[in-house]
Amino acid sequence: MSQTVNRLPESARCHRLLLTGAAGGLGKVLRPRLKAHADILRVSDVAPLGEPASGEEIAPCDLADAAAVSQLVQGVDAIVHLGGVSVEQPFDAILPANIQGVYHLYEAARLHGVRRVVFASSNHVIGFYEQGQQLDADTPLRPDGYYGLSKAYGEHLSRFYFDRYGIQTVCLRIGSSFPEPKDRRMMVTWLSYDDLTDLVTRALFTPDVGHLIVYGASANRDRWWSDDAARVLGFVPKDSSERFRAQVEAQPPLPPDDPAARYQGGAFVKAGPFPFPSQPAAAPDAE
Ligand code: NAI
Ligand code: 15L
Repeated sequence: MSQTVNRLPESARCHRLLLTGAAGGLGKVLRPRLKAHADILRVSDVAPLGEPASGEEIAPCDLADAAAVSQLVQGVDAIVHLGGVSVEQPFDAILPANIQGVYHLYEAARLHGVRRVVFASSNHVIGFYEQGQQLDADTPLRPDGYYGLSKAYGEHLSRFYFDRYGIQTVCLRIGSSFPEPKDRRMMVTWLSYDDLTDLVTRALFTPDVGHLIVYGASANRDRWWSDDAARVLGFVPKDSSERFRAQVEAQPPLPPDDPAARYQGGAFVKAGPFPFPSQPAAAPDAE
């Protein structure tokens, strides 16, 4: 696959940028860092967002509410979409934010003329490949649960909105973005916050990306995912999980027949099954 290396313009910025999921783990990291690239940063979540910093707009919104999402997106130039359920859950819990919500977001983007979205996809779209298998952006999906399926839906939906309406999206198949890798699997999947920030910024501002799927991992010793597509963005990770190896390997290993040790998605592959039909919330006591 031949790739052109694009340089991120020094002046990479836009007028109004929307960050969904701004109250979450990665949202809190990216909120101050993305502000440097926007005149106005509109931050959104269902969870509390605190007080606005200079140049920020606070925009509480439930992604499941179509009208609210349309209002949220009005007037923005680009979107970093982190909002939604971020772990494996029963389908009923995933549906409103991750399936309906991403549809609402793209319809609002179409309606209000937004031309660029960075979509936080996940390694869980390919979680049922065995650890050690080498994958690239064209490898057929093997989601490891309803959460991974919802991210697969978001990737396909964004492809449709590019083909039909020309909205450009970079889908970031983020590995494990935390302060430190927590286990042996994350020694491979870890994406440092600095590398995440560089990747998201490049995904936002690299011209003419079309619809692109990029794996997000730092320059860790062991790699499962091709970085060919990341090179289109000029992304070269700077960090490595190696400095955490001793502390991670001091933990007892999982038994080799544990599915969490066998598959790329780790423990997500053994979540569920969940009760079916799902239990409705208990009705309040009759008087
Ligand atoms: P998080 O769970 O900390 O943050 C997600 C945010 O979305 C939360 O603040 C939550 O309140 C919000 N949210 C949930 N339902 C919502 C709704 N109906 N309407 C509006 N907002 C809603 O997750 P984290 O770790 O910050 O991840 C951010 C994004 O990146 C997520 O989409 C996640 O799936 C994705 N991702 C994260 C990885 C990681 O290692 N942290 C790895 C792969 C993907
Ligand atoms: C994800 O997609 C989750 O959002 C995050 O909480 C981690 O579990 C990460 O993947 C991972 O695979 O380590």
